[in-house]
Amino acid sequence: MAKKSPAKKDAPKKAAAPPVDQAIMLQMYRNVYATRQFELKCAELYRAGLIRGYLHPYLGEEAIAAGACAAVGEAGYIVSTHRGHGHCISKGAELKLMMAEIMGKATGYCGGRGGSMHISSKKDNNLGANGIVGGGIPIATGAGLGIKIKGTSQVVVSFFSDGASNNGVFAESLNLAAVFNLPVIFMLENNHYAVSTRIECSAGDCNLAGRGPALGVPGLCVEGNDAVAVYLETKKAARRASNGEGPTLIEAKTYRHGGHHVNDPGLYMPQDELKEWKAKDPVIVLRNHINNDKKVEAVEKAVDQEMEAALEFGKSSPNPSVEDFVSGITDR
Ligand SMILES: Cc1ncc(C[n+]2csc(CCOP(=O)(O)OP(=O)(O)O)c2C)c(N)n1
Ligand SMILES: [Mg+2]
Repeated sequence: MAKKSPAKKDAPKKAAAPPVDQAIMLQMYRNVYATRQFELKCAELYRAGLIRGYLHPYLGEEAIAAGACAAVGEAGYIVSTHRGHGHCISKGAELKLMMAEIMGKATGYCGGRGGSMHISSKKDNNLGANGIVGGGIPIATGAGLGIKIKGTSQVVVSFFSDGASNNGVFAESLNLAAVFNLPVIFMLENNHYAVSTRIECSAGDCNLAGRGPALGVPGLCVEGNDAVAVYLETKKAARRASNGEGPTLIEAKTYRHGGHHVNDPGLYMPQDELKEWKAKDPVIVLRNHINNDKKVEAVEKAVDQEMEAALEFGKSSPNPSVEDFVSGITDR
């Protein structure tokens, strides 16, 4: 048996190099934590009757939006979904304008007309949430064509989930993006469910990333609960897109922390599976990467204060007037 070299044995262990800059990880943590707090507060307000309509929490999936939005930066475009609060927050939305919108107030992003599923923000290059499942995928493809025509190095991220990847527009959009070589990143948030239907019950082949190559788009899988992993893969895809090398399909595997919407107890979700995913909570995973309690707590404190102000702003804001509601266009 070979002897161990004493020199090697006694050598101090090298700390693993952080996979990305700490400043970027803290920015992502701000967004993961802000989304978590925002969603928890929204659920509370919904039950208290202060939010009406549908509300689809992004709890458990926060790392995907945080990682992808950090990777494409301010200049990048996004197109969101019905489960879109995390996408909007990670792309720079102000919590108070979001809270006001979701509460249906005149001061919200869309003047209180849109609510949870229709938040958009021109300032943030956020082309909007969408209540139509899969409806955002062709919009993102069109935005990709727009970028190509303008000749900028921007990219667009299209967020959608496993259910949407069974819609016809998914195949049409990926095909067109491949034909035109468009700078689009198709971010498939595979949370395993479309309402209560598991992907195994609706897909002939559950390798959803594999649908990309069939249409001429490279496809890959990433651990969706790890913001750093999502950031790194999105960064690579964005580089390809900016270099004129075309679209990428990223399947980010994740899991909801509850039912489809705020009033769905999700009793069809196997409890042991839910427990396994909760052990990989995006908040914990990113906290471990950062490994600096003091800095993490400072971020949390700032978000907690912002959340309090957002809540106050939403509660104290006026309802839209009937005249404004039917006539005005709010452009924030
Ligand atoms: C075109 C269309 N069909 C059906 C619905 C009703 N609906 C709302 S959310 C949803 C499930 C979507 O599942 P998935 O795409 O996996 O998104 P997730 O809810 O998991 O984020 C359905 C069927 C809809 N809004 N739009
Ligand atoms: Mg889904």
